[in-house]
Amino acid sequence: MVDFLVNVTDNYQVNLVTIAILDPEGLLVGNFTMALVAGNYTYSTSFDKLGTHTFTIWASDTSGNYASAAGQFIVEDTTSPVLGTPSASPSPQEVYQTIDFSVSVTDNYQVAAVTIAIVDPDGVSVGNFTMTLAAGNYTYSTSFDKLGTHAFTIWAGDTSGNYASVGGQFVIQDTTAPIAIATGGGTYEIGEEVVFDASRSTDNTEIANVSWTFLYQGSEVVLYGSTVSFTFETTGEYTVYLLLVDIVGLTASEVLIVLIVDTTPPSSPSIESALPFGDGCLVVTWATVDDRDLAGYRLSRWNASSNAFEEVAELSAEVSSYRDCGLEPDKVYTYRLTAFDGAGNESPHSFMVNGRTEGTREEAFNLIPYLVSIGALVILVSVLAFLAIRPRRPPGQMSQREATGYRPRR
Ligand SMILES: [Ca+2]
Ligand SMILES: [Ca+2]
Ligand SMILES: [Ca+2]
Repeated sequence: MVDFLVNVTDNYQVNLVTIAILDPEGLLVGNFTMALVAGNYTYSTSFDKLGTHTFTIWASDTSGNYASAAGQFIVEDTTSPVLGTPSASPSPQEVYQTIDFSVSVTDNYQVAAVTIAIVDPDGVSVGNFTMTLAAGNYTYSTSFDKLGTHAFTIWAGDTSGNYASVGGQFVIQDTTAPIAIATGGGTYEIGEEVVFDASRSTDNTEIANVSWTFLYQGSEVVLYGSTVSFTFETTGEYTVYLLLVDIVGLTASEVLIVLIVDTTPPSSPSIESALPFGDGCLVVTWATVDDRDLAGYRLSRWNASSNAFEEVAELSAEVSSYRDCGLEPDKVYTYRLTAFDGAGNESPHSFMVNGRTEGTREEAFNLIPYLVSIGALVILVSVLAFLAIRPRRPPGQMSQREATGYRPRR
């Protein structure tokens, strides 16, 4: 409110005192009649324009004599805007979900701008954003990717540079557990690399830790990482527990069953030698087989009496020779060898290798020549007997040759 006051005197009778006011742009605000109050002419009004205004007061008497006086005044705004209690809703809010900020701002004259400055839990500025007027309040909406208590300050300024602010806090949280997606379960051959992969697992924030736990050969094995590999050297069924932990400690788990089988036999061994060793013994020596689960060897010898290879000995994996005794002197024996693994898979046979025992053979009475002679004699006698008892052709009966007219050439 601006109060105008002027003292007007006249020799006779003051008739009318008016005030003409111009705004800072020279436009007429109005021409107003001043009222006589306690000996002075006054007028009071308010202005909605800022700046230097001018006015001219005209006084006239009843005879039409005029006089004027001029002046100027400044209208300014020194009152700051007034902010209501701000809201940040909802709080706590899930990370990456929208928070709506709202505040009421009033000012005696004109609100120029309302901004919100947001600071993350580490005290780092997230940004300074302009709020927009919607349904009578200044609002701003955004989401946050950092967990914890954030702070904000809302500043409202008017066109004269008067400011006021109000602050508040809100909390960003993560209550969403990860979702585990894992591969790696199944059946594998022993010694085959098993790859466990949880890289397709998801979380709304971040998976901080991935671990795979299982019992192996009596000990607990824990592998860390979204993709890991392990080679099982023992057959069996393994239960692998996957655990995912996000950055706030929420977890997800998955169980994988890994079946390790062995269907692969060792490679064939090879016999290096079968050499005599004392009376009635041959020492068979072989090159050991390099196999991860070699369990042993089976040595077989050709047995002439049964016309078959028959197992002589089953030997452990560390053994690479065998002394085969109780053999006849000066005789050739034939050996072959297989390797077998812990799952019972047996290799193909080695090549056959011969060895001759030392010593002199005591010739046993050999029936064969006699049997042959007797056989030959029996055949001879049979032939002669057949010839002797063969039926004769009766006289006069044509022979087959004569009946068919066959004449042998002379
Ligand atoms: Ca103001
Ligand atoms: Ca989460
Ligand atoms: Ca095997």
